[in-house]
Amino acid sequence: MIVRDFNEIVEKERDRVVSDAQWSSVRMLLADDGMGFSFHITFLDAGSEHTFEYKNHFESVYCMQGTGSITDVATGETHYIKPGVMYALDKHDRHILRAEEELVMACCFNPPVTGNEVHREDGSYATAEDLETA
Ligand code: 9YT
Repeated sequence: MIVRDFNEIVEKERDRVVSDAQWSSVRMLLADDGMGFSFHITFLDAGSEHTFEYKNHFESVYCMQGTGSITDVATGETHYIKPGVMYALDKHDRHILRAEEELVMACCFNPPVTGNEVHREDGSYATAEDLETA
């Protein structure tokens, strides 16, 4: 069994905490935990806008706190986000995520994130293979 405390990770396991432009993320589970998915608590700054496209991953995201919106770039459809709303990027959907208030999201990635990824120009994360050959 794996048991981890968010607050202890933030205090003592800084390698599990990742920040980029206007977001930060605490990785509760990563690839080497062997679960087949990674589990993150992600914070998106109030007023920020992000374009992501996880071409190599499926992701589901559950809003725990804050408000904002998500636009599906392919369809132009925009959905309001508030606590209780989940979105799943089942088609590796390119999307624009906007935080009106700070958003606190619980996210799962399949395949799991290793912890070494950085967002590429196109909004995706590289595969583990890409990282090995980089
Ligand atoms: C909300 C969202 O897109 N979260 C993605 C996870 C975060 N960028 C991370 O942990 O890498």
